[in-house]
Amino acid sequence: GSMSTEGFVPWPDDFEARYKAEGFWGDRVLGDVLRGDPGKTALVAGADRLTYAELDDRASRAAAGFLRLGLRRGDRVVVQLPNTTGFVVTFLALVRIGAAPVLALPAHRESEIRYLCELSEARAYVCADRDGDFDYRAMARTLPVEYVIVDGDAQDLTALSSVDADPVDLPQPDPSDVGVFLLSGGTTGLPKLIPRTHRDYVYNLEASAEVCGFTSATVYLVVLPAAHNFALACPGILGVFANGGTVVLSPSGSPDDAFPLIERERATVCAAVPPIALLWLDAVTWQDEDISSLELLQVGGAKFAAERAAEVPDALGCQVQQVFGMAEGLLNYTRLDDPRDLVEQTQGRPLSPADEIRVVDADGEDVAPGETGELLTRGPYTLRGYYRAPEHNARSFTPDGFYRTGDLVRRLPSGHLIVEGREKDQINRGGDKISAEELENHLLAHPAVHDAAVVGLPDPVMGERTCAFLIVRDGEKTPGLREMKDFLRARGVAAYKFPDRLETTDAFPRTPVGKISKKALAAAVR
Ligand code: J2J
Repeated sequence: GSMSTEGFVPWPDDFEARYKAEGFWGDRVLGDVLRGDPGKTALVAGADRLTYAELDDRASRAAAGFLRLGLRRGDRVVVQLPNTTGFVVTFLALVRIGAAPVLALPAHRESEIRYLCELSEARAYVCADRDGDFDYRAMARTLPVEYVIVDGDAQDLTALSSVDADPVDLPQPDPSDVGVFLLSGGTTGLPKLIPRTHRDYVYNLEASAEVCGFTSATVYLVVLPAAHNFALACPGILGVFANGGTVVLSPSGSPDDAFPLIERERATVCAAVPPIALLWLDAVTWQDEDISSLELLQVGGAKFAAERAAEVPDALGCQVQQVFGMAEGLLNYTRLDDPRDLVEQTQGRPLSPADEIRVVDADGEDVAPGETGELLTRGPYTLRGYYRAPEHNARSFTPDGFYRTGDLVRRLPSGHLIVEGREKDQINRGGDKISAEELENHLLAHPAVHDAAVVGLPDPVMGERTCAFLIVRDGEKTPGLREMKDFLRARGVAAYKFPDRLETTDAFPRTPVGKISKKALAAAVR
């Protein structure tokens, strides 16, 4: 039967009944997504090349291994793995036993990982051995978990390769169980966890695959972190598996990594953030690989300029699709048969006919059609609450369950949305999300810092760069950027959150109600 997770906010009964009756929610669970011909190549990663039969076997052996280790249905496991076979096998094995992966990014460090372990009360942490100079194992030894499992050189810790046993009957997760926890971009001091049920995430990936035309002929190149919602399930890795296609993992979006893989594997689809797409638009002029197999480039995570979107077909020889998505749920896609101007100038329209969209003003009233306002949404794959965050939920959702996205949009008569800006206190640095408050709190811990305010400054490639304004304590020396980055690194903060620029000031400009005016701050250095 269903196991309601404490701290999880379910959909109200009438919505559940409707989403089931109208066919949005079925009985399928995430462990059943491998639906390719047994002999077909499912996954290419580094030197690995696994058929559907082989990947299925690896996943069921790892599932049995996790059970033997002592993990059970309902447990949480923080997973922090790069784009490797280990990620795919670990993800499939955990969802098959009904233990929910908490998907951290490889870039996260001790500050983020410790918090995720604590918040989720994870029983296990699965990591790689190293990331360049950084040793995940050393960090792992200090985490509050029962099991540390390492993909690679495990030293005296448990090797992922040893999490392997003859397949056994698995406990069956209920479709209404939480299948996976995704990370929110964050707007507050601490990031939030997004519970995704098996049935809502299965709908997410299946409906996305249909809109994006995924078939068994799809060869999908993964250049974003596999743990990110976009690359995982929009339609992503799981959308490919559900349709019997082939997933090719690239270690990065750099043309040096990606273009040779496109050529060798004849990749047909890729999902990118704007900085990667811009890099590719340049790189085609000097790289000599044959990337003519590419049919579709999905671009999302941050706004992709219409002028650049227009260049994609000629430069890269493929269609472009804009994707405005969020780990919280709602996905907007331009459609493959949309007229050119909509594809170039909008960020797409909602995936599902059951997605409810409102565009509201500061008082929560619907704006006139075509006017800009905050996007609110509710639907069969959009969360009703962050995990274990009742106070935050009271602010992030309307009383009738709409999620307040914090995004400012304009809606066209066709339903397509244009992202015009943002209301939330977050920096979108080329698709990486940084909570201003979280970074400010880290900066405030520096002994020379009296006060701190973080803003995004416009940047032609990244969209935004992070600028930290500091008020330095009397008699203290102003910390330099290098020193501040070292300080943040020592605190275990992920490097993508480091400020790109530091400015000092004597006082922060204030709004009429006394809040720091980030607009005025940003304008001051333009
Ligand atoms: C402007 N802002 C965008 C876009 C996301 C697919 C694609 C992206 C994400 C993602 C995702 C944007 N133009 N095209 O999960 O499945 C900003 C908005 C949004 C926030 C969500 C997916 N696409 N954004 O980016 O959870 O501000 O998901 O609310 O990381 O990114 O961030 P995230």
